[in-house]
Amino acid sequence: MATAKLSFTKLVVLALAAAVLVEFSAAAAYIVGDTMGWVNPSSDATVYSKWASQHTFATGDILVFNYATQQHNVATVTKNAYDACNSTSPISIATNGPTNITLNTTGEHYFFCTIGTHCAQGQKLAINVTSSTTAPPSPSSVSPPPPPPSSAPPKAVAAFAVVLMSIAIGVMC
Ligand SMILES: *[C@@H]1O[C@H](CO)[C@@H](O)[C@H](O)[C@H]1NC(C)=O
Ligand SMILES: *[C@@H]1O[C@H](CO)[C@@H](O)[C@H](O)[C@H]1NC(C)=O
Ligand SMILES: *[C@@H]1O[C@H](CO)[C@@H](O)[C@H](O)[C@H]1NC(C)=O
Ligand SMILES: *[C@@H]1O[C@H](CO)[C@@H](O)[C@H](O)[C@H]1NC(C)=O
Ligand SMILES: [Cu+2]
Repeated sequence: MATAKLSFTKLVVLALAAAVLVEFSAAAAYIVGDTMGWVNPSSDATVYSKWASQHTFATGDILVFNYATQQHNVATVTKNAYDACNSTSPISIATNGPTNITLNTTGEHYFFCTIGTHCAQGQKLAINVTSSTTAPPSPSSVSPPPPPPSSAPPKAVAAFAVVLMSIAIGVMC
């Protein structure tokens, strides 16, 4: 009985440690437009800006654009090109659906479909990518002074400590 109980405790502790690890290391994959996919949203030109506002993006995350090849494409563009739906010289363009784009850099990223008038009708996506290893920037426009090193450690460090402690407890049980 006692051994079974201890094994269960160990399992719980290890599962918790695993969960913490996953939360802090896993990159997310986001399906652009969810079930709608990457389409010409002619009836609602704001659909992709609404979708973007409901998610947060970090480096390492993947955008999955689901679309039928030749009906749509995914051009990665500058802000100016995005604002004007100017498809003259995109940074890059993917034409075989579905397209996965890994977000490797922080900051603003702009995409649209260059086919027909799809962009003007709202098949365009702007997102803001934050670093996956640091806390998101303060919502305040004024930068607060950096906290002294002795105050609350960064989330990732705290998580690592939790994992180490969990493993130690698991080993002792
Ligand atoms: C579209 O972009 C190209 C290259 O960036 C530029 O030369 C051209 O003037 C732009 N077209 C319009 C209509 O702004
Ligand atoms: C695209 O990303 C999704 C989600 O991570 C994955 O299931 C799929 O295999 C990827 N496709 C390609 C071609 O990499
Ligand atoms: C992100 O990095 C991966 C691996 O180096 C690369 O294959 C991919 O093309 C990059 N994505 C973009 C959008 O540049
Ligand atoms: C993206 O995030 C940066 C840093 O928080 C901010 O300055 C910028 O205005 C954001 N851009 C958009 C389009 O929200
Ligand atoms: Cu399109």
